[in-house]
Amino acid sequence: MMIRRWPICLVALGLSLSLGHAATGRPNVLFIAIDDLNDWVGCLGGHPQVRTPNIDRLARRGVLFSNAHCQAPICNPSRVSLLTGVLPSTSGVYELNQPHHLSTVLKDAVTLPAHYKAAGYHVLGRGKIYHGRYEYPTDWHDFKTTGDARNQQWRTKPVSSIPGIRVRDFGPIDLPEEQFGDLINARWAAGQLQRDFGRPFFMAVGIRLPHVPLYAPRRFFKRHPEKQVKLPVVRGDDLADLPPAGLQITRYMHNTPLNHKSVLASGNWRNAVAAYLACTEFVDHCVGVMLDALDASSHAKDTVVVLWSDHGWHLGEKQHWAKRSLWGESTRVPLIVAGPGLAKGNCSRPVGLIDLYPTLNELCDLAKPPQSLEGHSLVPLLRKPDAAWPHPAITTFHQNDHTIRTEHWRYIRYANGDEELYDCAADPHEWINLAAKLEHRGTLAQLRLHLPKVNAVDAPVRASGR
Ligand SMILES: [Ca+2]
Ligand SMILES: [Ca+2]
Repeated sequence: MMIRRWPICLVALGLSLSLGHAATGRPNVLFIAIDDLNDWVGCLGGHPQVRTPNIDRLARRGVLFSNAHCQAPICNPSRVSLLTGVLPSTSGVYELNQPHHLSTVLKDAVTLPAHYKAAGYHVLGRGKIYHGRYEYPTDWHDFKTTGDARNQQWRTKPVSSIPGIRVRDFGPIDLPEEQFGDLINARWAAGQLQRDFGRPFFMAVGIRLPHVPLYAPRRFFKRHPEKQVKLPVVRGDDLADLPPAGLQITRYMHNTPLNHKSVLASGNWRNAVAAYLACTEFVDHCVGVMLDALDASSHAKDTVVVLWSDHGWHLGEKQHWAKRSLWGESTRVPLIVAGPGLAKGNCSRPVGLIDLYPTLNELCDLAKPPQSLEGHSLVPLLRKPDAAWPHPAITTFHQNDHTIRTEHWRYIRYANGDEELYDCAADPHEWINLAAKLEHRGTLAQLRLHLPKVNAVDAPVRASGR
């Protein structure tokens, strides 16, 4: 039945009949997940000094979503939402310690890898795809998380000089490159891409950097000497127009003492920015290893490549560090989809990582999973990047704290009723909170209509650990 349906799908997509695995007509998927990468990549223009030639060349080969957002500004709930296609506000998975199988809403959900496995794909992966400890081995034919030798460094010999920083350490280290987990996994993928599995594959590679500790091989730091590093643009009075709930977010430290005060007090702002740039460029190097291998393989012309990051990262903007906010630094993510027959271009429509499940479902002609998918297939935008798109992107941080991103606006509504409104076209840094301005009452009323109607209570937490 699937084979009979495929030509219809090909015609509908306007794809070449040569696309797809010979036995099934379905394309392979190379699914590259990056951890904590914000818009500091060349093609998104987030930082003037970053050089990411490999991510940029992938962007030129497909559709670069320049207004893409995570559904939760923190690892586990963002990944759960992407991999199940269900919003955090529906599942109640808001934090690091809530594995999706404990959610009453998601306990019978089929994750994306499991969905491909059930559809007859060969499903393999390495690195961080789900959140760390919950990797669900039965979802895969072949999966390992892979150890990372760089984790020994912060335990034994921290590099930075911020007291108590430990796991949030950053700087160059002299570990041989081949012992970095991300390069090990990229090379593993490069090798696997030369194989013929006899059926289409779904290959997921989870890259851990630029998640802390921000360690990269020393040669990547040589491109970013401290004195030449450009700091992000930060406005001194930016916090003055935040409501109490927004101010509280700026004080939210991510479990360990990396915050603006400690970074400034220790004179480490430039060093930390340099480390993020160096780590991002190392990530780009790993992406290049995989793209080169794909291009050299027999799968070059029948593989869809999806590259995404699970959320962004602050480096001092709004005097905030890391994630756990509802501003653009936390929500905006790189998202690229490239494949034979798909359009090439930049898409500025507001989209979410949650849209990937229905997108891949359509591209690979898979059956519907048991759970209701809450995203929207991006296929219309993969055909025509400026096609009409009525949907906003929604990001949620804990129960009933939401932000709505349209093509023009960012609206934030916290659980206590506090609101922020930014005109992103005129104010891309989200400096000027317009929520109290009477002339925007109509805009606010329209944006409030997009707030999720369901605000699920927290899903159960894992008994121990994060
Ligand atoms: Ca993350
Ligand atoms: Ca402000």
